[in-house]
Amino acid sequence: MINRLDLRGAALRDLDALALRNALPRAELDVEAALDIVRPICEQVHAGGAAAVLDLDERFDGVRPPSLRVPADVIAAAVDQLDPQLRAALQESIGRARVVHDAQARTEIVTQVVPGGTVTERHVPVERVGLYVPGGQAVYPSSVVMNVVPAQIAGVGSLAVASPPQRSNVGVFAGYPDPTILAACGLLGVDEVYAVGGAQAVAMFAYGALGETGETVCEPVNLVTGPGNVYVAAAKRLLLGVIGIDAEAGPTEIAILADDSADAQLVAADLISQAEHDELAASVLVTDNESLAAQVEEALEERVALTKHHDRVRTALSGPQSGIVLVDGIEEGIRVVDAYAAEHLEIQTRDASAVAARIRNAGAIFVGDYAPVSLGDYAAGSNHVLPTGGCACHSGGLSVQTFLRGIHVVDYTRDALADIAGMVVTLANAEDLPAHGDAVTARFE
Ligand code: HSO
Ligand code: ZN
Repeated sequence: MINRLDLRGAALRDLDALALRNALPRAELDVEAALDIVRPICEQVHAGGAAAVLDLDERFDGVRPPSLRVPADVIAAAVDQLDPQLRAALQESIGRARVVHDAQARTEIVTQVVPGGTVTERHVPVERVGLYVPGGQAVYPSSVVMNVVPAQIAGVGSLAVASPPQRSNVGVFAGYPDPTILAACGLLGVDEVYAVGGAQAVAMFAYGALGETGETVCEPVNLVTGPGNVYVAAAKRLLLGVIGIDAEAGPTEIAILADDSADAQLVAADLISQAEHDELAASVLVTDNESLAAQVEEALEERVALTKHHDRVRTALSGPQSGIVLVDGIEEGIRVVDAYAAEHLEIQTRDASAVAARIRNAGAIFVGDYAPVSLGDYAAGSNHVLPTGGCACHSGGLSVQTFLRGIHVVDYTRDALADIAGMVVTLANAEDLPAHGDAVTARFE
C-alpha cells in the first residue's frame, strides 16, 4: 500500500540537499491555481459586506445562517450541552497549552548600547486577530485551543473566530458552526464568532463587513491565523498585506525516523493517525532497518483495514506524498529528515533524545515511544499549528510570538548622538544619501 524509496549507498551520497529534498515524497498543493477562484469571492465580500458573506455561505456551505455573528446565547447553549467528558478533556488541553505558552511571554528588553544611548525592545500584541477554524471534512475544537491560547497570552485585545455554518446542525444551532467549535470558544471566553468559512471568511476578516443599514457587523482584523483548505490558503496569499497571516497551511505530515529498536505496530499506528486527516496527508517512515520496514508494511495492512476512515487513510498512505525511505544508517536518516523538514517528526530510535537534539528542521519533534503526534495534537501542551510543506526550514509553529510585534524604542542623549554623528555621516555619504547625515549634523549647528 505504501511506496518504497531506496536511498541506500550511492543513491543518497550523490544527492545534495536540494536534490534530496526533491527526491523525497511530498504533496503538491496548487495554491496558485486556486487564486483565480478566490479573487472574485474576495471582491464580492469587499463590495457587498455582510449580505455578500451570507450569500456565499449559502452557495458554498448550503445553508444561510440566521445571523452572520453567532448570538451569545447560542455559544452559551453549546457550552451547556457539551458532553462532560469532552469538556474535561478540553479544559485539560487548554490548561496544558496555557502552561507552555505562558512561559513564552516576552518581557521588555532594555539594552544600554553606550552611556546615554539605549535601545529598548518592546513586545506589543497585535490589536485584533481573526482566527479561522475549518469545518468541512474536519471539525477541530482542538485547533480553537491552539490558536486562542497563545493569542490571549500575548495580550491580543480583540479576538474573533470564523467557522463555516453546518448544514446538519439542528435546533438553536441550525445554520451556525459546529457546536463543539462554539463550545471551545465559550470555554476560552471568546464571544465573537462568525458563521462563515473558506476564502470568504478570510476576506471578511481582511475588509470587515457592514450590514444592510451600514452598521458594522465585523470589524476588520490585523492578522488572520488558523489552518484551512487550499482556498483558505489562496485567500491568505491574496490578502497578505491587507492583513498579516500566520502561514499557508498545507496537508498535514508525519515523518518517523526509526531503527531496529522501534515497535512496528506503534510506527504503523502513528503513520495512520495523521493519514486520517486528509487524502493528501503525508506519512513518511525513514529507517535503516529493512526488517522493520517489512513489519511496518504488514502492520499497516492489518491496522488500516480496522480503522474507521480506512478509505481516506489508504488513499493518503498509497499516494505519492507518503512512503518508506530506506537509508544506510541513522546518520543518513538524520540527513533525510532534515532535508524533508516535516511538520511532525517522531524519533523512534535508540538514544532518541540525543538523535532529536541533532535535528535542525521540523515543526515539532516527538521523542521516543511515549510521545506520539496525537499527544501533541491534543494535550501535550505544545502547539499543533505547525509549518507544513517543508516550511519548517524557515518557520516555526504558532506561539505567543506570532501575536506580538517587537518594537525598538531608540533613546539617545545629545552627547551620545554627538559621539556617533561622524560615523552616521560617513555611512550616509557612502550610500549617497547626504540628507541623512544632514539630519544629524543639523542638531549641532
Ligand atoms: N495534526 C493536526 C492537528 C490536529 N490533529 C487536530 C487532530 N486534530 C495538524 O498538526
Ligand atoms: Zn492530527
